[in-house]
Amino acid sequence: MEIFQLNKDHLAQIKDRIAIPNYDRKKLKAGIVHIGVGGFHRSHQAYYIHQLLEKPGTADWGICGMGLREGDRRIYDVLRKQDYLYTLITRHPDGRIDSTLIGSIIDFILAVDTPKLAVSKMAHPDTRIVSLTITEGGYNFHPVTGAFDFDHPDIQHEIAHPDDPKTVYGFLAAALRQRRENGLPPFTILSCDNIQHNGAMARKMLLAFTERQDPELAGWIAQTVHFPNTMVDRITPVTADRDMAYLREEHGIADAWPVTCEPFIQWVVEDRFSNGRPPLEQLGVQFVPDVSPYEKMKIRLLNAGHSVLGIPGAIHGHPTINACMEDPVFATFMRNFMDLEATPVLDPVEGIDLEKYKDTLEERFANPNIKDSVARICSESSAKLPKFLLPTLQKNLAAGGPITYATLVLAAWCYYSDKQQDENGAALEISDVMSDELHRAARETATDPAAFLRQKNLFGDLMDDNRFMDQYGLMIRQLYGQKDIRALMQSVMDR
Ligand code: CS2
Repeated sequence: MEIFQLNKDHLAQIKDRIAIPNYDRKKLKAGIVHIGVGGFHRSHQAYYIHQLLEKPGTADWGICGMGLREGDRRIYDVLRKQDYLYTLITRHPDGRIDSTLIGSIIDFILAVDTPKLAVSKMAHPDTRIVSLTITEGGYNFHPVTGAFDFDHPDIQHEIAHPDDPKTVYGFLAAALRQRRENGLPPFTILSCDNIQHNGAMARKMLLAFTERQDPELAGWIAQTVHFPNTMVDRITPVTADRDMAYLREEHGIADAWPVTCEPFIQWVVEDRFSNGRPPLEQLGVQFVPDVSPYEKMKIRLLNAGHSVLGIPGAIHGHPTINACMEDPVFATFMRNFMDLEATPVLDPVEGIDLEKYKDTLEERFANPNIKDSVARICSESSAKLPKFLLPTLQKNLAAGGPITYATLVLAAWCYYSDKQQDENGAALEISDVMSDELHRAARETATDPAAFLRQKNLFGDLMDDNRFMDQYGLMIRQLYGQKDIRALMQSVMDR
């Protein structure tokens, strides 16, 4: 089979091999500027928008990608060469694979190279939404106080030089200032990051920043800009060589950076927009007055469930989440955590049967074709575990509920940060902005079993709870003594 480089000039040649966009990309306007074009944006929002653009009358809602960091250069280079086209490979549990060419991204600006162009794009009358997937770290809040971190050198620079933006806040402020001066309505700021109250967080941070930089602008933002909260969901593993190979072999397409994902997709959004929105309800996006019950459910079951498998899984030497699910000890441990500890302290969610939701999670995690690495799940655990796992633990401590599953995971995280190897002696692939601090704290465990917990920025006052400390001490002793996480998991379930 002849191999075609993916770009617009080859669409005619590949249209019989793969589903291609049915809309005229040249006629689209960029109604959305998206900051942070990673795999997740491409499997989720860009896919929803792609499906929308296949319907008539929706040409205002194309996406212009934007990267604010040097690290975005690679995706920028790849997508530009492909006319911003890429393949989404959906892998079903039964082995079925759907591959679709996604055409909803129609432009990409690398703001590190062309900051003025980036600002004027966001300030353009066509732009009605600026959406974000910038990860937890991108929000620039202080881990202990939750307040905006003014000490960051780029932030200091932007406050003194509003015309030379560096961070997301500098860019958003510069663009909103231009819109205001030009008499244009603001855009909506739509956070799609996996953090609770993501819109409220973006609002609080942008207002703190602009109050320092330009108080008048801050007042206008407070009055006119909407920041809907959203809950986003689709498991999207890191793209692997097998994905590129599959497209070449199966479809004769050379795509330098496709995205693989699971079939499941969900997006729950608060219906508050500053300047119109795409009719995504046609595609099953749920518009609701308040997303908090949905995000709480997802973070405490799905994301926490991932970590409950991932941290012990890394220690045991399971490479992927589905490998963990094939191990009955891990699978039962995870379900028990959800049933016994997480669910009893969750509020009911309208229209959702939590038992069914958890059954679906088990099926999703077990999908043998997704091969989501435990290394991805364990990355940035310092940002994840305090948000995903601690609320369940704290609620159970307050209510006298069970705590052993969550406690085991924290003890395992300490062991993982200390040893940095799995039980077979293989080095762990650890990626965490706090990895040095975590390692330093965990290393003291041999002489001070509670050393890891002294990181108050992560654990708050957890150490003051005697019931927790007894359990934690027991787990640490067993883990460091036996060096067999799987046996420890089994013993927790046998109690
Ligand atoms: C994962 C998420 O990063 C993680 O720890 O739990 O990336 C998860 O796959 C997504 O939130 C699914 O929507």
